[in-house]
Amino acid sequence: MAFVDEVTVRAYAGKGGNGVVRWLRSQGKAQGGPAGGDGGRGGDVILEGVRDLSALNYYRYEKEFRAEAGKPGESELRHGAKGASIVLKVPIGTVARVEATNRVYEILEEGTQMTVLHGGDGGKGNARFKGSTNQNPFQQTDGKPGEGGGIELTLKIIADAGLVGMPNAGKSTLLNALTRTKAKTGSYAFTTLEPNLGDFNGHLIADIPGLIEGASEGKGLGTRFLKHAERTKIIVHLVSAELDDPSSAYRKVRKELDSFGHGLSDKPELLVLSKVDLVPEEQWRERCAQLAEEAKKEIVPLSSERPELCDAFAARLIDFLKSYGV
Ligand SMILES: Nc1nc2c(ncn2[C@@H]2O[C@H](COP(=O)(O)OP(=O)(O)OP(=O)(O)O)[C@@H](O)[C@H]2O)c(=O)[nH]1
Ligand SMILES: [Mg+2]
Repeated sequence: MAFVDEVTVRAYAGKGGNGVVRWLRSQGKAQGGPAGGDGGRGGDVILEGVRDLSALNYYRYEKEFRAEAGKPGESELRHGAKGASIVLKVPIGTVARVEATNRVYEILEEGTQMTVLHGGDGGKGNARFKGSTNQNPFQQTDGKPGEGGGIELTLKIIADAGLVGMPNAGKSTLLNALTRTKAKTGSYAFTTLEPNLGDFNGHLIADIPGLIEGASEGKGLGTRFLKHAERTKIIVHLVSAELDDPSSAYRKVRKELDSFGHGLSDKPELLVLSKVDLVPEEQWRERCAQLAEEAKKEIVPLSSERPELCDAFAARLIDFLKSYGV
């Protein structure tokens, strides 16, 4: 099933229960004063953060949700029960824009619950209207409608590092090597069609589908998944040593990051020359130097086939994260 990271649902908080007109029936008298209770509040619409990246998939088919209405008031001054709230589970990292109130919520922690649409107040029973000049009021009020309407849910994955680069650069292979993830890898472009997340020594790493030149105009998978790098503290940019001109690949991806905006191009970048086992050492060292010249920064050589390079990269990544307080 395709990965859903943007979906709009419609949700309605419950209407308040009506207040009622009732009379005390004490000592055999039919009318011993007003005794109608208030209606209960309508149920709320609540969002709850869960640790499941695919939680929005559910809303592909199920798009309308209603909390329960409050119960009407009762006799003998009893208030109606509150309507049951409805809890919609969303992956942590979800941004919810609520059309009815124009408010925006961010659900950043597992188990956090946020009330985004409030149930209507219950109406007043006739007991509330009793006054010195009105001993037997027939008034009551109806419950108020609850808030309701569209809720736009957008997932922006929360991770410490995001892996970016052209297709085939070895991003998913690196994620698998660093973490226990079993992301699909393949010797063709766009093996990864949705972001993957893995845990590396307590750091969350997100593997983001590959970018090509023109991604910001929609080429390839476009920049559709780049929002998942918006919240990462750093990016790890992989450029394959197989390429004749790694500097040009680097520039192209940087250009797409720049056009995407959202602060992506300002994030600290750890630059990696990947798959170095595929070319003679002399050549990859030369490409490393070329790339360093272009990017004006250190380049970490990497190969999934060379355990010593993997270990050195892992150590460098930990230091890099630490130097940015992650
Ligand atoms: N020899 C060698 N092959 C590698 C290395 N890293 C990855 N590969 C291979 O290169 C191909 C692409 O690797 P992936 O990890 O799928 O690349 P990706 O960057 O995730 O690609 P997309 O998901 O398409 O963006 C796969 O066939 C991998 O097995 C490496 O260090 N050395
Ligand atoms: Mg991949």
